[in-house]
Amino acid sequence: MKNKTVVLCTALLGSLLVSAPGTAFADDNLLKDSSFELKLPADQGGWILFDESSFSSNEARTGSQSMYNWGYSRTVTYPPYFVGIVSGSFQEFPAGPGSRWRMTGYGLAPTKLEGAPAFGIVQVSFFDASGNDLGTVETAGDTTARAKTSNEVNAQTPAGEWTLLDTGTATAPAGAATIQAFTLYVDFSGSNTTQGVYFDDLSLCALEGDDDDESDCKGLEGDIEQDDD
Ligand SMILES: [Ca+2]
Repeated sequence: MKNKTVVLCTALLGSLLVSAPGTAFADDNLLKDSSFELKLPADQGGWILFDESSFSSNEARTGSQSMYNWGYSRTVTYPPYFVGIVSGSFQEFPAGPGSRWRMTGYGLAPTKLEGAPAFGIVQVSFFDASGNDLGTVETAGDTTARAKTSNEVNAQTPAGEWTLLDTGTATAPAGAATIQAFTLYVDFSGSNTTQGVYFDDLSLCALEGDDDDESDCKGLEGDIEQDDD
């Protein structure tokens, strides 16, 4: 799993070269089109999709649309004996050092996922002004975990049920300039099955003070601006 995690990080880095403009919102939830109903294009501040990802009307927790991240992980005869996939969508916002964040959302596998690792998560990652992946304060020192990830929708999750996904509090490390908030489907199972996870009702909040309660999140305006120390 350790090696596969490294592969995941590398795969993600290749997908992170695209950046989106940060936008301030009055709402505590910073994400734009958080229920995917608008299918807002990335160049209008919407979700940036990569690999096998699309807006979908097949499933919806609210409204009529969701985000579907999926793929086909197949077995091969050469090391590492599988072809893995990482599909997802993300948005990016300014995030100064020490700023604290929490991402939540809901995930659903329409059919029970086969094999492992094969899972859907939400994730936050921090980057410096040059676009280097910094991980989080919580994961500092653990080179295999460059991001703060939620619990998973995986082979143990009942099919057809929306599961709450929650990163908990993620703290931006020194040098941080931006945060990227992801939906992700990761499949290195080699299960030779086309499968994936739907996402809906995402939220990204900037936490203030000692509050870890999402209800106390504040928008980007003012309070989370950081100095350059
Ligand atoms: Ca929706």
